[in-house]
This record gives sequence, structure tokens and C-alpha cells, in this order.
Amino acid sequence: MLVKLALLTAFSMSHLSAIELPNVLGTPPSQTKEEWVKTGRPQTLELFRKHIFGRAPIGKPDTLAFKVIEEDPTAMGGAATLKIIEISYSGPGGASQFKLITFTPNKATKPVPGYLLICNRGIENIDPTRKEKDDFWPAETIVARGYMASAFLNAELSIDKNLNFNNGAHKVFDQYPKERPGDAWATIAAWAWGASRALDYFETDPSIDASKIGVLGHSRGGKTSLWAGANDQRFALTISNNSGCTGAALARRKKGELVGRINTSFPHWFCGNYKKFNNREETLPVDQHQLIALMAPRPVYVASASKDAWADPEGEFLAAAHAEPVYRLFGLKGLNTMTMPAPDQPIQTGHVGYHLRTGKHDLTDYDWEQYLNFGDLHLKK
Ligand code: GTR
Repeated sequence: MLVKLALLTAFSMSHLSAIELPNVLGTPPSQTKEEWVKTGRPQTLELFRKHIFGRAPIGKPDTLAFKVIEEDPTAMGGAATLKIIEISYSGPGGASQFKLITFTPNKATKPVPGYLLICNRGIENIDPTRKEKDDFWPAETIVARGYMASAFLNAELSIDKNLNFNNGAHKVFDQYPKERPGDAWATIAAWAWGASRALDYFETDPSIDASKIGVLGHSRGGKTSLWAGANDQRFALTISNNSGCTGAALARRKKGELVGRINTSFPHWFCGNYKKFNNREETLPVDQHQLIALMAPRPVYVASASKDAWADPEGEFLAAAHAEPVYRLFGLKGLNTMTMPAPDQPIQTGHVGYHLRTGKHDLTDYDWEQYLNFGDLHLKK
């Protein structure tokens, strides 16, 4: 069922654009939260799985194992305990592993909430020695605010290249005797799967409150955090930083990066079925406001940058805004506005947060400050 929406925002006062979005409440639209939980939500999730992100062949494997390979209770000048955990797993295609870095605040008197960064850059951006420091992961600040800071490298789950899924979690679990099915998982789904395995570890660590974890990522990492939060309702908060096309941005606006372009530049990110929508965005059975709505009733935060036209900031804002009806089913406020805020004016009054940062495509101290403020409202209760 399609609803006609007039999309008028402060950001685009000069033009009133009308596009048709699929009803965020599903088909037929859920009338109650019970209907949404029983039917609307699972059906929406399945559409994203079948047509966009693909189907993971496994959840938590029986073979999953955690080994603390490094521990330093005097990290960050005594403020934190560093642990590096090797998370290993095996399956029909062999064995693989990835490393999870955690810093927990030493002054904590009970298990702490935390942030898990899916790092799509290099180890220097999440340096466990803290010799290199980077806005991308201000671990000292996160710890000083009373949270665990954790991160892993997405490429350790599946290399970010079109390599025919021959490494990491794909090599271990992919069993497609004939052709790879159109709904087989691809790299973004494998990275999101890794985030859930990190959460499996948090559940075993008594210094961490695994029920209060925010998952976040930037750009391709933001597409991944949204898919992780949609699939795994154990994540208490989901944050998308400049995730753009097939992340938070509405596909039907066809602004910035388009579906055909992303599937050509990065054919390994999404499932085979997604290629059917190249240049045919209006035929997608879902749009990205529905991905954001899959977080309800849990909080979700979407952030854009003013000079990031490639990610379509307005499309990201509108997707966040149009998740509202699902939050309302739960008696909650979502973003609670259809007016795009001016740069650097965060909206954090409901269960959907949003800001447009002045500047370019990046994850910065300013962004983190907003995520920590939003976390104070939702993860510290
Ligand atoms: C771009 C890509 C975007 C975004 C970005 C990134 O080249 O077109 O979808 O994911 O890379 O991850 O930095």
C-alpha cells in the first residue's frame, strides 16, 4: 500500500517534492503495536532480507569462542581496562576469527553501558595502544562519560572487495552447491553478523551491561549498523553516521548515490536480488524509513553532514522522520517533526534523534558528543 507524502522541509523550502513511499506500518498497515510485533515488523524485516541485505546462513554458531588475548588494567593512564578479545568460529568451510577491542572505565561500580563501533577504516583509527588518537573513535571521551568504548574492523569479517565471498564468515558458512542464491548474504550482512557476535561476547563479560549497547558505524559502517540493529533486537540503540544510499537515505528520492551506482561500484555489499532495482527505485518493496522503523521501540539516531550530498542528507532526515508512525504505535515520540533542522541543531526529544553537522562526510568529535548525549537519555536509565 502506498501513501502519498508531501515532503516539505526547511532544507528545501524552494521546492515541494512529492514522492510515494511504502506505508511504514506495513501491508496491511498495523493498527496496534501487537499487530506490528506479530506481523508488520517480521514482514518488513523479511523484505529487507530477501531483496537488499540477504539472508545470513547462521545466527550464533555453536562453535563461537572468546579468548582474551591482551588485557591491561592500567590503560588510558589508569582510567580504563583494555581487553582485546579474539572471537573465533568454525563451520563447514573452515575457521575464522576477528578481534574485538574494549575499554571499560575503571571507576565504574556496576556493569557499564557502551558503544560498539563497526570500523570501516584501518586499525590506526581504533588504535588499542592509544598512541594514535582519532576523532573517528574518541575512546578516552567515551570512557570519561562512563561508557565502554569498543570497536572491531569490518574487514576481518569479510574483506571489502568483490572477491566472490572467499574469506572470513563467508568462507566458513557459505554452502551454495549451485549458484549463489539471489537472497544470499553479502559483505554488509556479514559485518552486521560480526556486530552481533561482539554482543554475544558482551553478554559474557561482567563489567559490561549487554542490555545497554549502542551500535554505530560511519558510511558503509552506518549501513551495517542499521542492518545490525534491525536484525538483532538486543542492541539497545542504533546509530547511523552519514550512511547514505541503502543506509538511512530514502531510495525513492534518487538524490546523491543511486541504487544502480552502488550496486555497480560495490557489487559485493548487497544481495544479488538488489541488482533488480538498479534504475528502478520506485519498484522496491520497501524504502529506508522502514529500516529505521525496525528499531522501534528502541531508540535510533541518524546523522548527516552538510557537505555530504552524496549521502543525501535530506533523504536521511526524511527517512528518520517517516519512521514516526511505528514509534506512535508504542506510545512513543519518534523524531516528532517534519522540518529539517538547521546545521548543528540536534533533535533529541523523542526516540529518534537526528542532526545535520556542518562539514564533510566523516565521523567527528561533534557527532560523538551527540551520540553520548543521546545515550545519556536512553542507555543510562
Ligand atoms: C562511498 C560509497 C558510499 C559510502 C562511502 C563510505 O564510496 O559510495 O555508499 O558507503 O563510500 O563507506 O565511505
